[in-house]
This record gives sequence, structure tokens and C-alpha cells, in this order.
Amino acid sequence: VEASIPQQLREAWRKLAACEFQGKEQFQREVVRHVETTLARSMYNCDDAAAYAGTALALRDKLVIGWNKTQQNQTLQDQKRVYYLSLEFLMGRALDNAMLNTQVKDVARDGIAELGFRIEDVINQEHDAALGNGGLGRLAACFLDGLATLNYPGWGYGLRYRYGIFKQEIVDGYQVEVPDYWLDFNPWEFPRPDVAVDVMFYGYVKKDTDSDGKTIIVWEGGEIVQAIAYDVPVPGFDTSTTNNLRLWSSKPASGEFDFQKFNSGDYEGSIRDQQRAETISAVLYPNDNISAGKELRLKQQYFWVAASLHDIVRRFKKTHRPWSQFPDQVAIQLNDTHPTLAIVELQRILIDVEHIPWDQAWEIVTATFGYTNHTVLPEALEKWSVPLMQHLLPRHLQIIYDINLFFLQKVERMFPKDREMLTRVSIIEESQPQVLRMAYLAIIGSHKVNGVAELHSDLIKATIFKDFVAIYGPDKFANVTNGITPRRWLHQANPKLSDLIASKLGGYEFLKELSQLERLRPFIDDKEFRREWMEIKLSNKIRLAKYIRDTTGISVNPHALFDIQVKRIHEYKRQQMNIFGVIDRYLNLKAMTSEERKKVVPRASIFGGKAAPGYWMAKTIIRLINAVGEVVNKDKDIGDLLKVVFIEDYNVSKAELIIPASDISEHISTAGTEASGTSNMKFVLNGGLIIGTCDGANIEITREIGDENIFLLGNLAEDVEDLRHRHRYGQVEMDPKLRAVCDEIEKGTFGDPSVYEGLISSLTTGCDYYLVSDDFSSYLTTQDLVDEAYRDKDGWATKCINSVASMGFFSADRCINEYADMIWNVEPLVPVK
Ligand code: NBG
Repeated sequence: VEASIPQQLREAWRKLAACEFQGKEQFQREVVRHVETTLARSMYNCDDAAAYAGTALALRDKLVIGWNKTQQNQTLQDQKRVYYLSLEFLMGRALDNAMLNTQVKDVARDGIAELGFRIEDVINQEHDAALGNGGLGRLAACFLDGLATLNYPGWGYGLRYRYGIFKQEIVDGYQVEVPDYWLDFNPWEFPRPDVAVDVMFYGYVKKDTDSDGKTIIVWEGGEIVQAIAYDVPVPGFDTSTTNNLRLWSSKPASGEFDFQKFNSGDYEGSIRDQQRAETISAVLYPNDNISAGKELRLKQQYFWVAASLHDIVRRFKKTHRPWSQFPDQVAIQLNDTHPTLAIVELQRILIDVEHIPWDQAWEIVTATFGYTNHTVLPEALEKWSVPLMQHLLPRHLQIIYDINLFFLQKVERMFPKDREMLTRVSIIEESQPQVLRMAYLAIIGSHKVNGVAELHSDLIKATIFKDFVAIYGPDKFANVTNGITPRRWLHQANPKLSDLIASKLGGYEFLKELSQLERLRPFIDDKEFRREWMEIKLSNKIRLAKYIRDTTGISVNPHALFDIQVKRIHEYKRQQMNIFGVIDRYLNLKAMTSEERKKVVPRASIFGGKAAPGYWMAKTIIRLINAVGEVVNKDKDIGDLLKVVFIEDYNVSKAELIIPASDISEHISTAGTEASGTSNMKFVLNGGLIIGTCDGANIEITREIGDENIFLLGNLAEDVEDLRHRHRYGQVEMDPKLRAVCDEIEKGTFGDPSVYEGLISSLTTGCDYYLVSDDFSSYLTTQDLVDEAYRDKDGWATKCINSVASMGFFSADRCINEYADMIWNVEPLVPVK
């Protein structure tokens, strides 16, 4: 590369190379320059939005310099890279993160203050990049932060949705969805019009002969859509490494629109193709843990996978290595089954385009891919209809048939007498119409399959993938317990706590080596330290209480116990159990004398989360929470003793505000249903305790922090099947306290009871699939224990500090290192200076 440019030119470029700003004054110059030239504004019309734009652009310039160097270095070092394919990247805001990761926040704060702005106001101008639904998308974002911080050459590949997850408004207690148009001003992305890939859909497959007279297969005659790359820099913390997140946007392949139609007066017709093409990357499907099975979604999946693989293959081919070395240069991780077609696409490229024999090609494919499963919920497991696949991707369907055939032949040889086995493990399910089981295809096409917490990884081996363990042996299946980035979820969200910890540990090293939190333990008995710790918690609660007051008008006492459940609304996550518990608490308070009430620990029950637009039951739960709030918050008998709040439009930036303010947070899914959960980790890392079921990562959190520091409740995963069976055969009486709660709802205390009929009948005639009745009494008694523990302020502080000291394991960095060693076989690079 070097030699291709004459020395003189190289010197000229080096002399003129862009430099990063150093210190406050240079930073200020950059901001003012951007405000005045890039935005064409001046000090007379520089509002918070313009100050944000100027600051973001100054920071962006800084990132880009490190980003370019990193990319050049990665090309030069020519080592194995990892590609993380995810349909969701829930990045949240970028400015604060960029300032903190590059360690210029103090400079920026002072600099911007001298220009007349508060850094917090500037930060708050930014629109969240909300290209995801929940945990799965946020995990991808935390992984990118971990990859960059640890200096791994790792790229993300995703879709550049024009609309991210919808904005949630609450109108008369109901969720209303509003489009999230986030691209008006987005300084964090770089369009790469030169990186364009043609992607084909539909068409037909035919046999042909090549120039040597060999039979080849040609897929042609389809509709072509162009993928344009948009790159987003991902800065690591305290390193020059800045990785790349490449998002694809769709546009029509042939020109802008049809001039012939336009000239003949058919204006609408003339733009129809353009719109068809642009629709592909238009909107994120707003379903968490539900698969909708729509054609457009399948188009999104193939569009993104085909563009990404084309890019990866092109990069590999530039190195002129033999194909057999592809898996030594490339690791591709499939974030859930959404990118499973990548397996088929790579096989297609190798056999149809590169003309590599099937077996050799398949060896390359399986050595390249790893597959992460994120759920056992049947409604979330992707199945695509065979006729749809036939129509949209005819050649891919043929290849899937062949993959399946060779796989079933192998299974038949291994289990010659077990015909049922073949039906069970076939990629094709014999339903009407036939469907493709994408998880099976993902397993067959990968060398490693992992779950996201120990219980979950054990469960997939024992249930949905049991036969595959028999076929491939247990070593193909692994566990990598999820992790979170302490940069965003401690340092950025809770700067005061991060600073206090740093003051005790002698610096911020713990943000890169989270197990160092252990060193907090000797300070547990230090009175002053505990006082400061609890004061920070209080100030975070005051910050949230103010936000709640400003946005909802509800005033919550910051000294109340803040009980928070924020996550997607889903029956399996059981927000309904929480709100039923709140109603029970309300009824108890109403029945008390004023003397008795004086002994009660005041509580604020805070909820937040979106329901999938078509998920009627989840929307009913939101409605009930708001209705209960309406009644309770106005009740003069109750006052501060109980407040019920629903925070609108829960997203990453709100999580950063909410999580540091919790005393207790709820992670109460039916045992065996929540694969991991990641907010549980965020809450504990911020000095909150949790109430939860023995599910997902709660179990490992308990192991790390000790069971004296967590409030566990409810039945175990191993008992769920039996309990459900008993419900089906009418052998379960509803818990009497739950009965009383339901009676109260049916009486109309919370408005028209017909609104809640479905919710209540899910517990009775609906056989209570999520076992609310079975866990309710355990839930209530555990909540009483929470109150009891909270009365003992000192004991509570001890629990919190001890827990934080034990959270090292849950860093995304630990998690990324496990993937790198066990699945990807990639090494970090030495970062450039
Ligand atoms: C979600 C699980 C969570 C888990 C995240 C990240 C899906 C399909 N799964 O429990 O429900 O924490 O994935 O692994 O969104």
C-alpha cells in the first residue's frame, strides 16, 4: 500500500495530516469554528441545539482521526477480525460516551461553560440512536464498546433504519406509538456512497455451462436493490482504538426514479420502485421476543446479510489468500437467528460464484460462524414459510434443502433406527405450509452455539436443542454469560459513584478491570465512605424525582423506597405481578389505622417500558399501571406511603437516569423464561438491590454477591412444567390475595373493569401460563422482607456496597474475552499511538 504512493506525496500528506484538538482552547476553537462555518451560525443565534452540534462535530473530528488510524492499522496488521451481525444496535446517545471514552469530558465541560453553556444541557439535546428493542440490541452496543476498549479488530454490521423503535406516548393511560425520525441531524454517521452493494431478490434459478463445459448454477432475473454503507465510529475507553459499526441503507439500484413514467404523467408510478427499495431499511420491527414472520422482515434480513458478506468477502479477497484460510481471517457471530441466512449466502458465494466443491465450502462456512441463542420462548423462535423463501430467494432455498439433506443423512447414519429423530431435527417442519426452523439451520451451520447465562445455556441443551446435543456432542454448546459496559452503565450514568469509587481505588482502572471493585471491601466499615455512598444514591433519587415531577406532575418523596421495573412489557416478565402486588399494598394501607400507617416504609413504584404495538395484553398491563396510579396517587389517606409512576418512552438515555436511582429493582420473570437479563446487572452495579426469581443471570448474580444480598422469590424452572400441567387440569386454586386483587379490579376501582377482562381471564380460564398465582404469595412476603431490610439503613448500605464490590464478573469485557478465546479465536491488536 505504502509503495503505491510516491514519497513526495506521502510526505506532503503526513505534514498536513489532521490533528486532534489538545486542551481547552483548541477544543473551544473547534466548537466555534463548527458553529460559525459548518452550521453558519454565530454567538447571537447559538442555542443549546447549535452548541450540541458544534460540540458533537468537534468530538467527531477527534474520533475520526483515531478511527482512520485504527482502520489502517487493522488492515496493515492483517490479523483475524470478528464481525458481529446484529439486526439491532441500541446505541443511545454518543456525545457523552465519546467525551468520556476519549477522556476529554472535563476539558469540554469547562470549555463549553466559558462559551455560555452547561454541558448537561448540551448532552441532553442529542436524540437517542434507538435501533433496537431491548436487551438484545443493547447487548450488541455493549459488546461494541468492549471490543474497542480491549483493542479487538471487531466490526458491527447492521441496518440503518430510518425509523428506530417508536416513541411511546401515554394518552389517557394507553400507549400510543409515534414514529422516531432520528436522522434529521446525526453527526455520528458517515455515508460511504463508494461502498455500495447490489442485492438481488426473487428471480429464477437455471443450469448453465461455463467456458470449460462444466455445469454451473445461475440465479438471475430478480429485482436489484442497492445497499449503501453508513459508518459509525465506536471509540474504546482509554485507547486510541476506534472500531467501526457499518449500517446499510437501501436505495434503488437503477437511478432515482422512472423517467418514462414521469414523462407520461404517471408521477406516483414513477417513484414506486424507489419507495419499494427504500422501504427495506425504513423501519425497525418493534417486537421484542416475538417473531412476526412478515415478508419485509425477511427482505431486511437478506439485504443486510448479503451486503455484509459481500463486504467481508471483498476484504478477504484483497489479501490474496486461498479460501481455505477464510476462517483464519474471519469470525462471524450471529446475534440470534436474524442473520442465519448469512450461512446460506456464504455457501452460495463459495459454490456458485467461487466454484468451490460443496464439502470444502461447507467446512469453511461452519468454521466461520458462531450462533448465539437469546431465548427459549416458542413465539420468538424464527420460522420462515417455505413458499415465501421459494419466492424471495429461490437459490437459497435449494441450498437449504441440500444442507438439510446432507445433515439428515449424517443423522440417519448415527441413529439408524430413530425415524422420529429425523422429523424432529429436520430444518423443514412439516406444517401447512412447511416452515424453515432457522435456529436449527444456525446450529448446523456454526461451529459453536452459545446461550447467554448458565441456566439458559443448560436449558437450551436440555429442551429446544436436546437432539442436537445428541448429534454433535456437548462441546458444540457453550455458555457465555452476558455482560454490560461499566463505562456507560457506571461512569457515564452515575458519575458521582464512579468518582467516589475512583477516589478509594486510586484512579479509574476499575473501568477497564472491573474485578478491581473487590478492593472496595475494606472501606465497607468506613462511616464517612458509607455516608458519601448513600448521599450519592439520594442525589440520584432526587434527580429522578425531579424528572418525574417535571414530566408527569407526580411528586415522589426521594426518601421513599424506590422500587423500579423498567424493561419491555411482556407477560413473561410479569409486570402484571408487580402491579397486582401494588394493588395488594394499597388495599393493606387502606385497611390500616393511622397509627399503623406511621410504621410503613414509604414506597414509590416506578414502571417504564414499551409494548409491541400489536401485543394487546402488554398494552392492557400498561393501562392498568396507569389506572392504579390515578387512584393511588390522589388518595389522601395514602400520601407519600405509596406512589405509582409510569415513565413514558423508556429508552437508553432514560435508563441512564433511572437505574442509578433505584433502591430495589424487579426481575421477576417466570423461572426459565428470561434468558439472561442485563438490566439486573446494571442496577446492582449502581448500588441498587434486586428482587427477582431464580432465572437468567439473577442466579449468577446471587452466586457472585451472596444470597444475603438479593431478594429471591418464587418457583424454580424445574417445577414450571408440572405447575403448568396442574393449571391445565384445573388443580390450582387462585392465591387468595390475588383473588382479592382481581375482585378489586372487577369492582371497578381502577375504572371500567371490562378493560381488564382479558388480563384477569389469563389467570383463570387462560390457565395462568406465566404462573402469577403460584408465585404471588412468595412475591408479597419477599416484598415485606425488602421493607424490613430497608428500615435498617446501615444494613442496607452494607448490602449495596458489598454487592457492587462483587460485580466484576458482569463486565462486557469479561464476556468479550470469553467469546474471543472460546468462539472467535481472535487476538487484540496493539493500538496505534
Ligand atoms: C433477550 C432476552 C434477555 C437477554 C437478551 C440479551 C431476545 C430474543 N432475547 O433475557 O430476552 O438478556 O436477549 O441476551 O431479545
